[in-house]
Parts: sequence; structure tokens; C-alpha cells
Amino acid sequence: MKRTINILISLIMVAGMVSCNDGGGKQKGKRGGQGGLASNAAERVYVAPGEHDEMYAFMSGGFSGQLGVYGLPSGRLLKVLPVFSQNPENGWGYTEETKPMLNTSFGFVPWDDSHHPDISQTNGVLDGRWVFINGNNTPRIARIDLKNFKTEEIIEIPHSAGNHSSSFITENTEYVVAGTRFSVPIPQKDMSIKDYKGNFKGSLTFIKVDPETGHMDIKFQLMMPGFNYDLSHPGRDKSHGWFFFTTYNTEEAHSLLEVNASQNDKDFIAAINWKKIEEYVNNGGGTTVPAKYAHNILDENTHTATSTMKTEVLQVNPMEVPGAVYFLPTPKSPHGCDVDPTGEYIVGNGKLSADLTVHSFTKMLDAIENKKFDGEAYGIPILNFEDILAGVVKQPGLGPLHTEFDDKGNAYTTFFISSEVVKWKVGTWEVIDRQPVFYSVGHGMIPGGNSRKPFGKYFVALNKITKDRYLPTGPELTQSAQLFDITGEKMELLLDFPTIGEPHYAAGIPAEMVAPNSRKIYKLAENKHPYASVSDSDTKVVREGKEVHVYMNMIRSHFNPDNIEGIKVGDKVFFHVTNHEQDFDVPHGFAVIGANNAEMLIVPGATETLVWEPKQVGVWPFYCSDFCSALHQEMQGYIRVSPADSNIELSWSLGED
Ligand code: K7E
Ligand code: CUA
Repeated sequence: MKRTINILISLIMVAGMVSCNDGGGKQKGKRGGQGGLASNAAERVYVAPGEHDEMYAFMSGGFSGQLGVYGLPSGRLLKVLPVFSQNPENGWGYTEETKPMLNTSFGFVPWDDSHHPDISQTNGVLDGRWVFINGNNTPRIARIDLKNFKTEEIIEIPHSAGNHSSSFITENTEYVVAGTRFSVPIPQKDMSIKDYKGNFKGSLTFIKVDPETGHMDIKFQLMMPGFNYDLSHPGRDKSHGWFFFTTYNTEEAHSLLEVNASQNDKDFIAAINWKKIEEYVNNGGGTTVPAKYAHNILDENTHTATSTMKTEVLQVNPMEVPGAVYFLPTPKSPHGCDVDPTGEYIVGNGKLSADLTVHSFTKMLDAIENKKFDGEAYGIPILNFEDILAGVVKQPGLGPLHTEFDDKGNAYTTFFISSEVVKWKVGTWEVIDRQPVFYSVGHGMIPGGNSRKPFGKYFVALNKITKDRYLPTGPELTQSAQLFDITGEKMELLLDFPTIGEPHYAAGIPAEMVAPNSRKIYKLAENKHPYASVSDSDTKVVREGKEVHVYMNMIRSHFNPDNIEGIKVGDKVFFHVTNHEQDFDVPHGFAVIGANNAEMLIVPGATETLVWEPKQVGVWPFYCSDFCSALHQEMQGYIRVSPADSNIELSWSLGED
């Protein structure tokens, strides 16, 4: 059996490579460049100069750790929002204010791998308030505020490793979930890897979201068997109150998973009745255990982040809450776990399966009610595959990964190996259309596709392989996204556009739900930063031992002060710089020679702090790094650095001879 599967996998891998190359060849031959495109495709993606895009698309940065903001249909990159990785472009993770955002129980972690953005919802409909996104590698969930377009909160997930089945939200943003891809010893301990089976555990973490502030707090962690929890989606409408997670490696292999985790004919989708567990927990259920995890919040009034180390978490064993957790057998190492807009259908995308399996929520409830079980795993009842089956999409393609939904009862599944998107009818399971993608698509995205109300105009294919789609740029190319019009029976390819990092999932929303709320400036009068120099009379330089605090402000086109003397080698200088501009889109930069961090970009009304440790005697310049006015090149200053034992008094000035 092992051998057969081994051969099957090898075949599929070869097929994958061939289809990638083939696809390109075929495309060129068949479609003759633009020949196959609808003749007015250019018109449909063209956003004239000065016009705005119709939708925002928030695309995960993957291994960049950030979140890309794109416009649809143009595919234009509007912004890179720094989340889990330091970003010298604006000083994220380099300034004193933002460093605490990247604090974890492992210390300062300036990078992560971000996969799944999800936009907040109210009553199952996108509400445009926040985007949540997961950090995979050092398990974290971030919340980005869509008024400020800023990462305002990051919470670390303890007892997790490879935070992948995250960060999906329930239909009133009650919870954001974080599931572990890798099972690990919980609590962590020194033990033999060979003792994995039966000893390692997988945690599924439910994080409560405050409906007013969006602040996150871990409500409970469900301690599941040691499988890999790959992806998840919430129930909605009729299935609201449940959450579904795909699992693989139910074999509990700990080595050569490409073979050893492909032995079982079926893995599971774990169905979690979180409302039941919430009730149990609200009545005092669960066990509080030690845990160490950071909770970081950026305050929009002080412009400063704080990091708090938490020390315990509430754990729940599924056995304590009978009727809360079930396993739905799902063929062949499923990846995506997708729920249709009605909440009735749960699609398991079996990577190694020839067919696509769709479970019925109603049938699942019936089977549970009638206790029709087909055994159990670690005490968790396994439902009978046939009892809960809604239907099968027969041989739709090879290597299904993810499914999205439109507002007309259609589903769109991405196939990595056969490199295509397949449209099928929910309920009849018939294939309606298939379109090749270039190449090897991962996730697809329909704006609102993960809600009760998708906006079914566009489908974006987020492809893994680019090859010949753009001018070559050496061995590494950007990823390629493709935009389809899905308003008709057949999908129409409109546009290719490059994306940065590696977008896995994305979340889209009509611009009108976000743009009107977008902040233009921070009001200087509301700046509560402890080191702000809100008026010119606040500017000063203060020595505290070897630490020197410079209270500086900036406005077109000078710094105040711009001459500083009395700094010594060995000092640690904190430049606290406040931007006095109160106009939209007039940030200033601050850069100083030899700084061991970055520049910083200060938006109107805000204060940021850069630390500089002068190492050499001399007179050193600092300057504005963002071209802000016709006299931008005049926006500069000098700082005199004297020997460590010098007697030069601190002094500062602006405009003095
Ligand atoms: Cu399929 Cu991380 Cu959602 Cu990538 S995952 S594709
Ligand atoms: Cu301020 Cu350039």
C-alpha cells in the first residue's frame, strides 16, 4: 500500500511539472497571446488616470510577512502594510514605538510568514472594520485597522506551531481562530520525536474579539489529537456556531510525511461546536494552565505600542464537552476547508483525491442526533462518510486546494496540479466551466467569498509559479495573479499582474465600504505621545546619564531644532520627532548617518522615535528622507558629537547665527 501511494504521489508530481510547462505552451498556441481574451478586456480593467479602483484586495505577503493592498480591477499595488516583518520603508519594527509589536515569548521576532487575511463581518456580511492575518512561523494573529491602515494589535498563540488554519473569523467577528499545523508536545518538553504518536497534541485556539475596539483575548484552546490542522472556515447562517478544520497526517507520522502521511484513505474535517464550548467555558469549564505569550497593542493616541507577557491560558479537552467535537471522514489529505454562503455545504479539498467531497451540514446534524458513528479517534466520534455526504464533484481536476463561492450558487475550485480553476454548481455538483491559469494556482479569491454575501464580479487566481508570464528577472520572479470576470456563465481572463511576497489567501471588499473611513491625518492636538513636541516651546534636548532625549518637530521645510551640540561618543540618542503637518499625505522622513536601524516616516500629527548611537567624533548630518516640498533638500540639520570625556554643554537651536 505504502509503495502504491508512493508511486501515485510521484506520478502526480511529474504530472504537475509537465502540466505547468504544457499549460504555457498550449496557452500561447491556442490563444495566440491576447487572441483568446475578450476583445474589451483592457477596457474592463482600465482605471483611467485620477479614477479609483472598484475594490480593495488585501493579499497576504506569505514569506514577506506583510499584507499587500491592491486595487481591483487594475491590479495596482496601493500599499504594503507592514505586519510581522520589519519594514525600513516607514520604520515599522525599527522605531521605539513599533518595536514592541514584534515582541514574542521568543523575544523580538522581526519576520513571519503570513497566509490568510480575513475581513471582519457583522451578520455574515463584510463590515470593513478590520483585517486579521496569521503569522505561521512564530504563531501570531494580527489585527489591522482599516481606518488607519495600520497593524494595531498582534497576539501570540501559545502551544501552537505553524499557525496555519488561521485567521478565520465567525460571522459576527465573535472569534478569530488559530489552529496549529504542526502538533507538538503540550506543554513543550524534551522528549524523543519517535514518541510523537499519541503524545503530541494539536491546539485549536479561539480568540475573542471585542466588538467595539477589536481587541483580542484568548478565550480557550481546544486540545485535539496530534494531527496536522491545515485550514479552517466558520459555519455561517444555519451552521453559525460551528467551525470546521481540515486535518491531514491522521497517521501521526513524524518523518517523511510525503509518504507516511498519505497512507489513510481518509483524513478528517474536525467539526467544532464552539458555541457549546463557549457555554461550557462561561460556566467555569476548562483548565487554566501556564503559558507564555505576548499581547501587543498599538495605541492610536500615543502612537506607541506596548507588549504584555501573558502567563496562562484556558484549555479544554474535547472529552469534557460531549457533543462538541466530531470527525467528518474526508478523502486523501484535504487542504482547503470551505463553507458555502448558505452554511449548508462544507467542501473538503482532498489534495490526492480524484473527486471533490462535499459534506452536508444538515445531514451531519442528523447523524449526530441519531448517534450514527463509525468508530472514534481518541474518544472523538467519527461520523459515517456516506451519512453526511452531500455530493461529489466527479473528477474536476488534479490537486484541488481551495474553493470560493459567488452570489449565484457557484463554486470555484483551484487545482494546483492541473493548473486550472473549475467552476461548478453547488447542489448539482456539475462542472460548468474550467479555465487554465498560469501557473499552478494556490488560493482563489472572490471579494466577500468567505461570507454570506459574496460580491461575485471578480475571481482572482493567486498563482504559485510565474515562469514566462513576465520579463525575466533572474532566477526569482514575483508571483503572478490573474483576474477573471465571473459575471457570465464562463469565466473570462482579464488581466495578469505581479504580486509581492507570496500571496496565499486574499480578502477583497468593495472600496465604498472602506475608503470613506480612511484617515487623512492624526490631529496634532490629540497627540498623547509622552515625548511629543506639539508646540515649538516643547522642543528641547534632555540628558539622563548616557541617554539623550531630543524633542524635535518638523514642518515644511525644517526640523526644530536643527543644530544640536553636546552629544558624546557612547551616548544613546533618542530622536522623538513630531510631524506638525495637518495636511493629507505630507509625511516627513528622518534619517541620520550611521544609524543601525532605518529611517522613519512620520505621518501628519504623529510622533516616532529613532535611536542613534554615535560612534565617531564629528559633526554629522540628519535629513528628511521623503521628498516633501520644493525645499525638501533644505530640510536637514547637524549634530555635533564630541569625545566621551568632553565638557561641551548640551545646546540646541533653530535659525541662530
Ligand atoms: Cu493553500 Cu497557506 Cu492557505 Cu498557501 S495555503 S496556497
Ligand atoms: Cu520633509 Cu522632505
